Amino acid sequence: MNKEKFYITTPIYYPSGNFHIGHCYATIVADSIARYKRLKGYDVFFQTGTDEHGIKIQKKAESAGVSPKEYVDKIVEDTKDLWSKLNISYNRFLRTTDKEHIECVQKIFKILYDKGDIYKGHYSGLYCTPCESFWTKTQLVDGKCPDCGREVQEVKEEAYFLKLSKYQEQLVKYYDEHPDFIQPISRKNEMINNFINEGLEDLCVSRTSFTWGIPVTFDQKHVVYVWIDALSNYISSLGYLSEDDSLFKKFWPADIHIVGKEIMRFHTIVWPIMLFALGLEQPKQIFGHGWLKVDGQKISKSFGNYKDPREYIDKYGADVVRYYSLREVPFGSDGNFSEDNLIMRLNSDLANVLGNLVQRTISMVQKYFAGKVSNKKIREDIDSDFINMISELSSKVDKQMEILNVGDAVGEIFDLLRCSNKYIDETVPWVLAKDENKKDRLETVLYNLLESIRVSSCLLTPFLPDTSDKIKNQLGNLNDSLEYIDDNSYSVNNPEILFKRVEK
Ligand code: ME8
Repeated sequence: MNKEKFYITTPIYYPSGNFHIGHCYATIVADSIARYKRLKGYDVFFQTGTDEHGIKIQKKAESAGVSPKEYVDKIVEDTKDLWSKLNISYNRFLRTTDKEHIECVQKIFKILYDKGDIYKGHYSGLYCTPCESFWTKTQLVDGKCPDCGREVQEVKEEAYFLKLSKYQEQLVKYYDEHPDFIQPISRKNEMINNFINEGLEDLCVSRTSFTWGIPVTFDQKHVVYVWIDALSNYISSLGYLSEDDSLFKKFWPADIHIVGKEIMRFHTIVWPIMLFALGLEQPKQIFGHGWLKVDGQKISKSFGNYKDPREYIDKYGADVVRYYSLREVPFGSDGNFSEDNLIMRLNSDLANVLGNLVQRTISMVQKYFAGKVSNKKIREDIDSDFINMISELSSKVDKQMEILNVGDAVGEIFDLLRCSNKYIDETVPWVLAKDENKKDRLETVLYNLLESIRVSSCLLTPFLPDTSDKIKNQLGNLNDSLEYIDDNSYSVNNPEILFKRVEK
């Protein structure tokens, strides 16, 4: 079968050792989208990784008394461990210190140089080391870096430049002709108003003041600017310019790059221009999400609002962190992280709605039918709405996922789960159980409930993979149809508590 392909990426993260819930948030959303596409039969390539070069890392390694590579190796292992705890199903974890990546970046730099799109000159300007960003005077806010608010340094050195100016018109034309390219649409206006309208200046793409980077092959005292290095990961990971570029041929262009709003300008200006210069297709969409904040501030060690996400995973479980991240913040906007709200979501949705429904239903199936139920089809009026709702769930979830409303997609599933609890309250199975003549009606009610739980658990797989597995296991039924089916049968296992309520 020739499956449709889907290529999705997260940014490659700085191995700074400060991984926080904000990084987890975007990665969980990307993972849920990747898993959802797999569920829908797509051939998915989901890529993440680490962005390991630059003076920031070199300095951190120096103060730790180790080599930069030793420094990042340890953090990369921790990062992989974190992703495994959160069930992040990436296909490739790319490190910018990987040999194939380094070779690819060197080739890209040389191609652009040979074409005349990269040229040698002198750089003098303002540089923010923590953000690895160059700024013009007018972009500074109160004389400081507009992203992080820290001091910028005046630097002057021989450097290579990428001709952004040459491609400005082509870029704006591309934006206009591809309205879905930058999402949400407000981010496109930000890019045009804040960066493009004032005229793109050529970008300094090499440094000579430190060594921890990818050397320019034809001028070894230069290392490639980290953003050129980092952005290339999206194609180096697919084997672009290598002996085996079959993945590149299959998966490029990317279907979606998911990135935080503060790095949109690299992804929607520098990256498309690199691709124009290389003669490659553009990604189909670049989605800029908002920030998860704590007490209204972006999470950061320097603001003192940083917490290791492992604390929450160990305390509440991966799926609780996943659920909270997906539901709490509309993808694209900023949102606030609070442990109190996480507990509230855990108690009200996961324990009371989902956990309770599964527990009640399986217990009744055990109690009244020794665990075995099939469809007796003794239906009443109330059933048709319920059955329709079960069958319509898949297309409702699909509609939300189409527009990346991942939180609302999960919300649709929880709406059905809530209705299922209501269906129990209205059909009162424990009353039916008292009447020998209502036995088939009782079995029909429980069958409908099991179908609702089964379809919900299948559709929950991308979002809450562990929980979904546990439910399927309790149901003892692996049918993965996403609609209500008439002729299923169940032989359930013992009920198991899915989520324990937590008292604040
Ligand atoms: O920018 N809430 O790496 P990075 C949501 N290496 N997202 C957040 C966040 C928060 N509180 N804090 C950070 C880099 N992020 C580059 C990327 S890609 C070619 C190179 C997000 O580790 C942030 O918005 O600083 C960004 O998208 C991602 O984490 C990586 O940040």
